Amino acid sequence: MFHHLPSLRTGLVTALLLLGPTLGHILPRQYDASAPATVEPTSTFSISVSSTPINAPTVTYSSNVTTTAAPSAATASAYSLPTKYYKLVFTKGWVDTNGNPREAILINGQTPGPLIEAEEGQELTIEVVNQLDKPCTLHSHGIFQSFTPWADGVPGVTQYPIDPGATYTYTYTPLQYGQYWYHSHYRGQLDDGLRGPLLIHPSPSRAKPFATLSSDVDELEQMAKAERNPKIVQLSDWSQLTHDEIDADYHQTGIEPLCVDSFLINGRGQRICPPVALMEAVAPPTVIPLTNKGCVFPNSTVIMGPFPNYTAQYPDQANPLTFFGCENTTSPLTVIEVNKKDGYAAINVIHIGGLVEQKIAIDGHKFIVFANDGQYVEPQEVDILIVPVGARFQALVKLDNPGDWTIRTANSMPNQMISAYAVFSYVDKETCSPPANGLPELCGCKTFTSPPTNQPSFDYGGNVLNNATSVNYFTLKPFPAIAPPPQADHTLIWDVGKPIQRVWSLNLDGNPFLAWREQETPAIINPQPFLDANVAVALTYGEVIDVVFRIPAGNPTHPFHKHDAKAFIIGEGPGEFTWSSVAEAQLAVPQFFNLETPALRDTFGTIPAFASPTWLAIRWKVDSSMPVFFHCHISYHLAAGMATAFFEGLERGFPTGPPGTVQQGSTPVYYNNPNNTYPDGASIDA
Ligand SMILES: [Cu+2]
Repeated sequence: MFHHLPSLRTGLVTALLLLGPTLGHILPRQYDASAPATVEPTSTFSISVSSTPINAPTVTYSSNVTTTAAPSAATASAYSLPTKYYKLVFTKGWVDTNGNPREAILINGQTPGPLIEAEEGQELTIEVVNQLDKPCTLHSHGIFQSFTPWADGVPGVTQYPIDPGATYTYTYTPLQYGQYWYHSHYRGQLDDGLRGPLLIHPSPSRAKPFATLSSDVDELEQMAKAERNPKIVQLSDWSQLTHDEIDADYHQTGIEPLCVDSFLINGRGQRICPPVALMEAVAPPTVIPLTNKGCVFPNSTVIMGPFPNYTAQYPDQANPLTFFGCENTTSPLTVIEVNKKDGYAAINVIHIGGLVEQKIAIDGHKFIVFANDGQYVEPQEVDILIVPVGARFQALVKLDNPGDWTIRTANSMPNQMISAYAVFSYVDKETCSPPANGLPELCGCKTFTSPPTNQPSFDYGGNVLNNATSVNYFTLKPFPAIAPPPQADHTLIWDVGKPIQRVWSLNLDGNPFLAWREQETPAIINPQPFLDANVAVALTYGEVIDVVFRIPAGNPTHPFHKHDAKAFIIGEGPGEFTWSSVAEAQLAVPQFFNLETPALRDTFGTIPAFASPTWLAIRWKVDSSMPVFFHCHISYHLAAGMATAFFEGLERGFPTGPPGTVQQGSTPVYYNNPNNTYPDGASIDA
């Protein structure tokens, strides 16, 4: 409700559509230890099997596996499913996402990477082979790691980076369900393609939130079937420049690189270049004029904030490739194919990008949201999902409107007028061609050379049309109901922002958690230097923690992500947070709190604070002993320090796994800049 753009926006821009593919998977080999360790050639990048079986499983996995009880921490190791095994090979390669090929990071030859899926309670082993010329890691976004903190994939926090040429194996057992994703946590490698979907199928004993939607047994079965075989829709932003190039420009100039070349849907999109006048017609007046990419100019203090205390910084130093230049392309668009006979499709939306919150809608259809960040919620029927970077929505779509329909996305922030399209197409069967050109397999019985002409839910700039409704993620109630702890044992009130230009922070003293810490001895081994530098805070096991983030004017939405367990979003509001605790604030502004049915999430966008401050309050109970990373999921904000670590249960000690786990694939030093400083003396990453 607070995420709406200024309302003085009119007009409608139409855009071109073409044919397209849908997300494909390279099917992993189902690991069956009772069978010989052989390789099934499912693709060029097929899965090979370790000669050392993980747990000796006794029951062969089948896709219709049934179990009698939800797994728990106590029973997980005795759970009857065999370990699910994946091998991911990271390479550099060319990808043609939008008609302008560029070098990217591919996972088993494609980006986004293949789907990783497992059952709730099923041990999952992911072997990473780093064939890049840089270190890397793999983080499973949203997965609880309290039993395997060394598998969280944060360089400098839970492990050393994985050396070029090295192999590192992540093993964990997800005791949760729903849609997640995986990505590198090294620098901004996820922006360059190192990312993909991760799906955990719920235990059969989990109560599903579908009963409120229908009492018809057949319909409920259709819903459950749809949930089991979802259509995954991955949103991202895409630039012709690599993350490192953009980051270097940002460090040089201090100018926020708030402009991209395309939005992508499952890795495919186009360069779309409407006339500037049309883009300005859908833009808030405060951001006009726009560049021919639909972006604010690099000297826009409205979006970029003021430029204090740094005389070397001038907008004319901005890289023109970031802000200017657009030529239309006509690349094939993703096609999501559905079959009317199925009754329902489950659309699992994941924002795997690194910059701005996006909106998504499917013309002619509504989303019935049933899970958010992997957590079942009481269903909400809406036209538009608003998706912060890193967040996920799972929604049913009723298949009662045959035809070809536009799937549209738009920026929900005012920094750039930009949209992307895919096609929601009713077909009788699916036909797919194999992966090619670094992209997932292309599905699509039809070719689209012009957009389906449907009634849109929003325009090119994201302005809501036709009375379309948007998801209200502040009021998404967990299903079954889960109440947060009634009060906090410990409250942290933190100021978020830029302590100096080109540095972002979100902790008590404004100390940035800069990327050179990726090279340090990981906090899981040696936590004290992080505490001494005030970039981490120790939290006592068993305590209930409130963190209030105070966001001053001049800030966009920050998509915060908490590693390990989810947190309750107990309050958010406009204005200064002037109280010393949530309890005190609740007395003064009760309308901004929800302690009965708050959302339970791992990723949450703060209210934009362009002109005046805002705040966000989260609560969780410390039930891990591990360094829990917490950061903004805007890639260049993270690289510029917008992160902290909660050292949960430090007094109990951090487990570092089997001997050698954290050391495996270690990379002692990768500094490129021996001084690690900016001209003004601030520390930087390499
Ligand atoms: Cu941020």
